[in-house]
Amino acid sequence: MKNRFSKEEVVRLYVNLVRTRALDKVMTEGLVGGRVGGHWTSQFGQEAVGVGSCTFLRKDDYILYGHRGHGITTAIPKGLPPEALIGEHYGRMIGGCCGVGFFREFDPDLGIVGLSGTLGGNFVVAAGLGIGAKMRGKGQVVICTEGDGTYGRGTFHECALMSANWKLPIIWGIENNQYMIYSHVSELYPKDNLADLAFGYGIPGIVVDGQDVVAVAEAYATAVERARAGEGPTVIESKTYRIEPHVFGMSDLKGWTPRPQEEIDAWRKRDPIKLLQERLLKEKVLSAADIERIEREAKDEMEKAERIAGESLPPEPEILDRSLYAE
Ligand SMILES: Cc1ncc(C[n+]2csc(CCOP(=O)(O)OP(=O)(O)O)c2C)c(N)n1
Ligand SMILES: [Mg+2]
Repeated sequence: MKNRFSKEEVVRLYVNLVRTRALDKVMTEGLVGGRVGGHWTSQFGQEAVGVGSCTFLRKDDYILYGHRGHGITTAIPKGLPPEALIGEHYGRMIGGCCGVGFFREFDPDLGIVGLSGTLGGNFVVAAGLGIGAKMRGKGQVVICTEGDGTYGRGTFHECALMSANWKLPIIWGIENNQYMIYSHVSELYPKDNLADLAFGYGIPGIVVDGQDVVAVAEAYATAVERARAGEGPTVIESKTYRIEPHVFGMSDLKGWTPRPQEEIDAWRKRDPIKLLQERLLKEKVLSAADIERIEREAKDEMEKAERIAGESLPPEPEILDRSLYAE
């Protein structure tokens, strides 16, 4: 495995893949069990995109993300405590989170800016953070991850132009999972590679295998170096696939017909955890016992986080007022 990362760093990527999948399981089971309010948009099978992009960031870098997986694959590697995320969806008050669910997995101290329910709203926030980062001159970067559908919003194109002209330290991350609710990506875009959108703005546009966490991490590391050096933004399109329906448990259609089972099965074979696991075992970086231990530790961590969330108190109404409206 020839890449810029040490064995320990590749193992860190692997551990984060396993941790985010374990958290996804807690959340889907919580939804089915009636503990999670609202809904859950599982990121199962797409973990390498977020994990590869955010595992090696600095604490003072910023991340913004879309609704897919409610940001767990980027926010957990960035340092969000899992109990805060779970508590958010259980309607509990933990740390900076206030239990309103969905919109507020937000922690300014960790550079986790969170998601915008109005998809595409985050592009504008990312541009503003990019301007701030550039003015401070400390080499901070902004990683803005959104889905393929969301990158069709006009807000992206305005912000892409601004980021190019002003050489803002932003990485525009396209998590192309082939679908936006029921529609296939080919119904929205005239070209196969969404990264090509970048070239009109004079921004590098990179396509990467979104099932290969090391390849994703390489692409982002190169773009981050470029951004920290003041050379401006990069668009990175990670090709992946949404295994679960748009929202966990809802009907799963392509247009008005079911998605082809062979399509889902083919992508399941390219599971990011399985792919890296095979490589690490083959190269004797990890043993079967290590794999088992990593899985057990991730499961224990997320179950403990779930217990903490379950035992926490719901927020007082006054706290909700303070949290929702900035003074
Ligand atoms: C501005 C806006 N339009 C529509 C929606 C409804 N909506 C929620 S998710 C979604 C699909 C987004 O697709 P994509 O960006 O590819 O993300 P994915 O669900 O595939 O992760 C839509 C249209 C929304 N939340 N915000
Ligand atoms: Mg999509």
